[in-house]
Amino acid sequence: MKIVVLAGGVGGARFVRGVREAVRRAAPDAALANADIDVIVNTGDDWWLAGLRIAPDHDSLLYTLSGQNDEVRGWGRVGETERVSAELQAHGVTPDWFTLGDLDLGTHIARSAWLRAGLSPSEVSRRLQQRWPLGVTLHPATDDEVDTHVVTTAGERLHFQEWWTRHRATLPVARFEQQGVAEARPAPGVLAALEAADVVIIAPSNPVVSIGTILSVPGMREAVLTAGAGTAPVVGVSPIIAGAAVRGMADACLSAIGVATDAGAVARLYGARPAGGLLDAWLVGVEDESLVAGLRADGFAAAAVPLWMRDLDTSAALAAAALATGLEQARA
Ligand code: FO1
Repeated sequence: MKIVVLAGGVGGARFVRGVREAVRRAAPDAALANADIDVIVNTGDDWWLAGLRIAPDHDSLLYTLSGQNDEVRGWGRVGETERVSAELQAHGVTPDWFTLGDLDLGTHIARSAWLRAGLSPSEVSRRLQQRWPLGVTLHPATDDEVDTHVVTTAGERLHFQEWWTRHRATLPVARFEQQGVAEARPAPGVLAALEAADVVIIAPSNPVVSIGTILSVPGMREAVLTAGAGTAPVVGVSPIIAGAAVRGMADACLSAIGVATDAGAVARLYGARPAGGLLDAWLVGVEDESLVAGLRADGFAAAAVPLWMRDLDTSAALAAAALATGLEQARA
């Protein structure tokens, strides 16, 4: 069995760790036993800084799945030091609002060296995964640069990372732009994984700048809809519980595109497959049980389950619920 997950950074990494654990815990004769897990990772947060290619969502997954993520800060490596970063900031080649830890710099220098040697981001990702076998396969959504930029209502245009880390998403947004996305294509491994998928899961990541960016790559939406030769159900997990973003600033992004911070509104943003959208099924938190009937009426197979991923057990339980819901929708 092949499970394909579309994911962004921190929330996506925790969810994918849950999917891996749910597969590990599956009974030997269960459908999930020994399933392959392929993750399509958002690359819209990526940027060039001090001549280095930074890939936050990819590295959140890489570090979380290899047990090296700084779970307190939510990003970067555990046990990190910042000696080089202090030098970079003193030279003015990195801003004081974006810290590159010494170990993390090792990843960025290796990535940038390989890119300069002509490797694609997918090949770079594969090399990083060889050093730290994850039990899943990460695929950058595209090998083309589609850095997300924010155009503020004040007419300022800045890279997403500046809006996110310097301004904490407080600057009002007129629109998001995935720079160069019209020329982008899904990375080779992405299309192969989707073609072989038995189920596709949309992780509880930021629906606008993470999942939205992945889906904005030309050809990606069609590849998801026809996954598994058209038989793979698509199940999504809400990133919103009881009207609040679980983490990150998904609410700031949703309001910027005129979508309510509501588990039902996000489902309708993705759309139900019978209505021309993407989803066969949608999981909301038990706090949002009241939304289920309306979602079902709109063509979603909807269910309310515990959505809070506090630890490995709750993450694995949520992943198992998403997989079970998805597989119930297995398309004939
Ligand atoms: N987030 C911050 O809030 N402050 C930082 O200084 C920072 C540095 C950083 C370095 C490498 C990296 O991979 C991620 C980093 N992040 C930082 C997190 C990053 O902005 C977010 O993980 C994603 O971009 C949001 O989806």
